[in-house]
Amino acid sequence: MMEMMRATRALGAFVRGVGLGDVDDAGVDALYQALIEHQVLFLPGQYLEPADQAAFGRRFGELGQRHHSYVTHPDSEDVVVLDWQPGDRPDAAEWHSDMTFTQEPPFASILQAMLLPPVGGDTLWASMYSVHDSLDSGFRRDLETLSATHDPGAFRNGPFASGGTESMNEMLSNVGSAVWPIISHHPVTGRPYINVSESNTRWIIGVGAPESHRILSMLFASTNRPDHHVRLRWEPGTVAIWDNRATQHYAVSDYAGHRRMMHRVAVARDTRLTSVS
Ligand SMILES: O=C(O)CCC(=O)C(=O)O
Repeated sequence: MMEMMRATRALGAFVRGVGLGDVDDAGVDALYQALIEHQVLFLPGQYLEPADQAAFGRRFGELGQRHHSYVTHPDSEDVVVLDWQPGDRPDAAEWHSDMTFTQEPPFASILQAMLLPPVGGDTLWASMYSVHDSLDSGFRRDLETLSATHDPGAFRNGPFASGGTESMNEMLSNVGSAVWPIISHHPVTGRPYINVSESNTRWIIGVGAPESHRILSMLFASTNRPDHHVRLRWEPGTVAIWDNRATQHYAVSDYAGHRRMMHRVAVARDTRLTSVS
């Protein structure tokens, strides 16, 4: 019997009584509905093999888009391995939605904890509906007509370190950038959410640098308020599933000297969306 317990007022729910490896179709539909409602789901004790994690992802939608800078698992090329060694500087300690610099960012991500530091390495999620709803109505009206550019942000560091400006520019031109309305609307719920992130949003189209900087700084500061967050303390085998459209996440980088390894599957397209729209 599937049980759901809300995590915070803003977002998140713990789900118990379901195994993602053998859940039936009605269970997958219930998880999808819960994801739309709670934005991020936490399922402890799953211990999925890479092929099973990818197979579960396919029941939510089409897989396909993998991040240009991560390696995949030898048993399943749909599983990205996020492996931070003791000497590494983890790169996800910034608020972001996955791959908003592409024309079609993934709809959902499914992340499983494989190996954790003794303490630390939590992940936070922010509800960008909640950020939107907290803004002053006049400010929201000003934002309604504005769009902003998203690019790969700090992912330029790797190519620059290995091949200088030329290799950085090559990566930027291969990966590209995208423009999104600052107030976007969720395709299933229709609810407005703030679609800018400190990792990837660079510029508000049509305004000068000081104004762009001022508005983005206000939105980043608002995203950072704990009122909009849920924080997960991982256990090995816990799976988090998030709706990438109206959430952002931040992987806390407080475990220097220890290894942390996660397996991630990105669901590119929400197949249920095509069937309801
Ligand atoms: O490792 C984590 O907790 C989150 C990683 C991350 O930022 C991502 O999968 O986009």
